[in-house]
Amino acid sequence: MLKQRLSYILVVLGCLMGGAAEAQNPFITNQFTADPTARAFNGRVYVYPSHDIPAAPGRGRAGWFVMEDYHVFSSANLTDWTDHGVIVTQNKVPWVKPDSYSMWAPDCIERNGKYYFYFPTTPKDTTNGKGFTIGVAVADRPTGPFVPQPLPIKGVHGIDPNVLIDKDGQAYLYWSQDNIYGAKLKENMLELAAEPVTLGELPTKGLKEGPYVFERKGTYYLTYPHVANKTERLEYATSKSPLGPFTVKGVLMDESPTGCWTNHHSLLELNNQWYLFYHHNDLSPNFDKNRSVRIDSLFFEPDGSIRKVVPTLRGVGLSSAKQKIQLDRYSRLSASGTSIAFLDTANKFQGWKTVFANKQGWVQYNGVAFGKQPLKTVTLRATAAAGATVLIRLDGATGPVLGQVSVPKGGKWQEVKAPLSAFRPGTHSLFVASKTDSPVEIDWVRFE
Ligand code: FUB
Repeated sequence: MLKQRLSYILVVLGCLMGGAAEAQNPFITNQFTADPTARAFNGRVYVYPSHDIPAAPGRGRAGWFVMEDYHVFSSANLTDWTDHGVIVTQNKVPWVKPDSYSMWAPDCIERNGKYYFYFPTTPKDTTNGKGFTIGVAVADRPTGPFVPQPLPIKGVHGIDPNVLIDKDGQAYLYWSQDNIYGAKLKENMLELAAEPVTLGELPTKGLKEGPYVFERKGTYYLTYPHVANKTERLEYATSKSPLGPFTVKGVLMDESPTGCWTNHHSLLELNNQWYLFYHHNDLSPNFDKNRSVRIDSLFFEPDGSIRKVVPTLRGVGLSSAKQKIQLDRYSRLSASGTSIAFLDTANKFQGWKTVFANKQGWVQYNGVAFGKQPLKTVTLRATAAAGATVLIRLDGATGPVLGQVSVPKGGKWQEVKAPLSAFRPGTHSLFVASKTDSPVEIDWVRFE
């Protein structure tokens, strides 16, 4: 009980301290986030995720999803994220069953200068059946304030809303409840314009949910999590029409190797590059209903098929050399001599550290932007009980040496600075290795 309360307090503190979040994968580290829908509005990327919180006495059901509200996050570079705070919360939506803690996967879309935020949750009124329904909140800006409609959308029962506005201006709402459904929306984006249809021809065995539909070069892609084996993997099907019939094409992300049961995603094209936004339970490895959002690059083959996305920790975007570079979100790690661990297992929101056990250990971190102005020093936040020397190179094991940092002996974390012996403008990978046969741990690296 005490442990539960403590973790809840830490999460609340994390949210209150929020405002800025900056990371690789996961890319939001001030709270748990899941089911990310990414949209680009006026050149800026907005992510509308679900917000997992740990259960606490009187707050949701232990061992299950507990979700009270939604935040929106935005970024200009996919690296630095701003948390704009709560946009919709359960007990301020007139039709939502109070304290139902079921604000599941949302979507948001712009039409004629208004932003429509769709969210599934439990209604007070169950005369049309128990379970989830879907509501809308409307705003003049992507960050709100969002005003919830007084009632949910009539004729919709289910979860995981997703909206497509087709090239001809017709909007479609998709959602799931065992099957995946689609229906035309009226111009007002608040009501169905026609009876829903069940989207075919999708797998009939295993849970399907979380539809995300987009159009590319005249093909409609229906992407969805599906339990084909033990846990959800991301699959896709294509059609020549927004309501199908669809033909199953394949898997775009395999099941999580570590057993996170859900996955839920969206795709976004930005500056001629496609990205997959999805989730994993990085910040809660022992409980997969406290999840965290991730991004990786996605590629289409010339025939329009989607190349399978392999999850990475490095994620996307460039990291400025002048900001803290979290080596633990590495691109490559030596086969022996290195490991990644939480900085503080009692507060995992603190993030991770890279542990170098000996001289065999090295880590490579790609995509560091050094800029044009020469930088003069490197700082490590590190600890080494017996003292250690850390070597920093550019572009791999034989690349130019940037500097060598001596970490004084002692068990405490310290920021240690050393002069740079070289500088190369532009974008490079960083290669960090230990020169010592006793352990050294690094939290981050930064250049000035
Ligand atoms: O986040 C709650 C539910 O888990 C979502 O609505 C599903 O898609 C799954 O991710």
